[in-house]
Amino acid sequence: MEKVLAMATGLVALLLVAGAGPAEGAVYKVGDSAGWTIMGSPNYTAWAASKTFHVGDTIVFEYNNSFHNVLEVTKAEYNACNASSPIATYATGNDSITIKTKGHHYFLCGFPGHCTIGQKVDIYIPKSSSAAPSTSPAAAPSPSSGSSSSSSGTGGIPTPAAAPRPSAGTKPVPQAFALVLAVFSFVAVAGGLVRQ
Ligand SMILES: [Cu+2]
Repeated sequence: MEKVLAMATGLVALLLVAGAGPAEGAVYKVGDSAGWTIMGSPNYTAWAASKTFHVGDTIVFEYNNSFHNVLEVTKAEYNACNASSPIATYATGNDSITIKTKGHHYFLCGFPGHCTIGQKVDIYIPKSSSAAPSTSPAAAPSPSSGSSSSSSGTGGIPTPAAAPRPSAGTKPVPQAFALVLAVFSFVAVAGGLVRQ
């Protein structure tokens, strides 16, 4: 039982850190299931327009890095599909970029011809967007790897994965609270198993 308690204590600490850190943003995969490509000519302008981005959100570019890359560029370079002097270059094939400021964030593929046929995306966060709309359809919190899987299958309280996005700053509190509850139910179950 001591072992279980120690483990649970560690879990609580871990979950508190995960849940009570800076407000986590949503994660958006650019192009959704299509990813970052020219196959099928995804409309990245329409994709971006269908989302409501907020500071702290993460956009993920998934692509075959033999054929594509991700360059962050200026507005002028974006409009001209100029890949010669990017602000930043990403080329792993699975790049997560957290948007830290409001305004426009311009990305394009630097492979010849790709940008001109539409492989470019403008991630725009309006200057006035301080409070997230509570009805945002894209309010799925980040997966926060590992923190929610620990309570699954133990009969614990389900983690609020689908909770609507409250205004910034209030989100981590109920989430951390629910996670702690889940951990305590985990302890109860685990403790019962050990005693048997
Ligand atoms: Cu490309």
